[in-house]
Amino acid sequence: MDRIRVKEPAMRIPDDAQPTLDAFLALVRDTLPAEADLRPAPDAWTLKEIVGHLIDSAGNNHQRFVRLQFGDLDPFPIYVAEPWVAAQRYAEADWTTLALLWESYNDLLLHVIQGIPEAALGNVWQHPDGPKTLEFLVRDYYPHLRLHVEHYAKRLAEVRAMG
Ligand code: NI
Repeated sequence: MDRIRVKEPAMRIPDDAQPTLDAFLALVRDTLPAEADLRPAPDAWTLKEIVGHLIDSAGNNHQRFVRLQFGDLDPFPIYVAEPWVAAQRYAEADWTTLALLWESYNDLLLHVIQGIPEAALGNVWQHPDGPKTLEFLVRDYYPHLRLHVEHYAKRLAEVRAMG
């Protein structure tokens, strides 16, 4: 007799996830490769570097979203945006590679989130600023991306104004 597998209750995708992903993807697809290289000020990220930072966000959160399903994390390293962007030389990376990686990585994260068992949502990462649950980290991922949608749109307008 076949065993009936009862699916464990899993996390739902946060409501702001798809609209935020769609908004960022629309901006990326509207960007010419030459625009992605322009730096409007010495301390300003290029569009490639913003996408690179968001790949770092996806990569670090991927680790948290998976590892926290197995239990609490203490210790687990943070990542600091500026040195990560510099160390990987995102300004010199291929635009299409970065854009496709950002998109695919976020598709994978949506898939991962939908498999997170509800029982794991309270597992905790002992972050230096205070404990963060897996549920908090998943819900916090898309608001961070939303900030960078605005950041990217502003930067795109700046580089277009450079002519
Ligand atoms: Ni950021």
